[in-house]
Amino acid sequence: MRYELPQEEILYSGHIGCPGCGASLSIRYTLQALGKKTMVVIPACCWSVIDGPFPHTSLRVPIFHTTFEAAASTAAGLKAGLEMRGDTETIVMAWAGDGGTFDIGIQALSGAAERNEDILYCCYDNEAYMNTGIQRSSSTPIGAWTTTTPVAHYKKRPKKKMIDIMAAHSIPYIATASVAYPQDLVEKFRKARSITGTRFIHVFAPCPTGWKLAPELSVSMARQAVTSKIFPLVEVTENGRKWQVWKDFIPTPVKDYIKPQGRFRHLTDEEIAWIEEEIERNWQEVLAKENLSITIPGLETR
Ligand SMILES: Cc1ncc(C[n+]2csc(CCOP(=O)(O)OP(=O)(O)O)c2C)c(N)n1
Ligand code: SF4
Ligand SMILES: [Mg+2]
Repeated sequence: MRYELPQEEILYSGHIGCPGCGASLSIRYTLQALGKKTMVVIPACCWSVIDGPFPHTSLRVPIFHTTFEAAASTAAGLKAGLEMRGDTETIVMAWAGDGGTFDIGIQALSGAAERNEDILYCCYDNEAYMNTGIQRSSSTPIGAWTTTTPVAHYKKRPKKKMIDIMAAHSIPYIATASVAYPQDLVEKFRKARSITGTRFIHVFAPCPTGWKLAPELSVSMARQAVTSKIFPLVEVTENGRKWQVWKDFIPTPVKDYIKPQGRFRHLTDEEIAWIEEEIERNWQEVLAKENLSITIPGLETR
């Protein structure tokens, strides 16, 4: 089957993302899926630079720059304002990095999700605070080097389980997506657009600069993150109760994902084997959630 992406380009070609920037590729697909009736809220992150200094812009839709910690509450306020003006068509999307989502903005996000604000919140995950020079976030994977987890003290803590946290908020739609699977990404954003309430999409977005990776390997790394079970593609519906996991891929070794990335260069074969075991445990945990999923007819509309 040949897949064609939507034709409408909302990201201009002259943006200032680095070569191979997964965050830039992912917003391109995202806005192609959402269309022009979209308002984007951007807290401090790489994307608050990539979109260009006012009055220049790399997006053909309105952008609202906000503080690092306030993406979700700003989006909720804008949505309320649009509704007061009678505009029920425009979707408001918060577009935040992992630092602005997993760490700094989690309080505003949790508040908005608990109130089930009618917003789409997208976290593009490049697994560190990249805009300020590659500092560790709670999304940085175990084993990784960053400037605040130098080789002698590489990151020992696992990545925060953000999808579980969002599922605990009983919101109508949660998904993960990847720049390596644009068709799946576009379908998930289209689905999210059609739903009312808080929707959360977590997009895996490789960062060649911060991962010490050749830019041309960006998409291939995103694909291998899925096929080596590091970043499962999931959808969580029924107000956080029903998990669906994509399993239709040929598994690839974790070391094939780790080896091309300079941020993992210090790891020994034993450490890589141990990380692989940890990844397998996480994968089994996600599958167990799928097996435990329940559907209660009508619950999602209450
Ligand atoms: C309250 C506050 N603390 C720190 C900063 C500095 N700051 C700006 S962007 C950024 C990193 C953002 O990381 P992330 O959200 O992961 O996005 P990325 O840069 O990786 O795209 C930091 C620490 C800030 N602007 N505001
Ligand atoms: S530092 Fe990373 S996320 Fe930021 S623009 Fe460059 S490639 Fe993209
Ligand atoms: Mg980041």
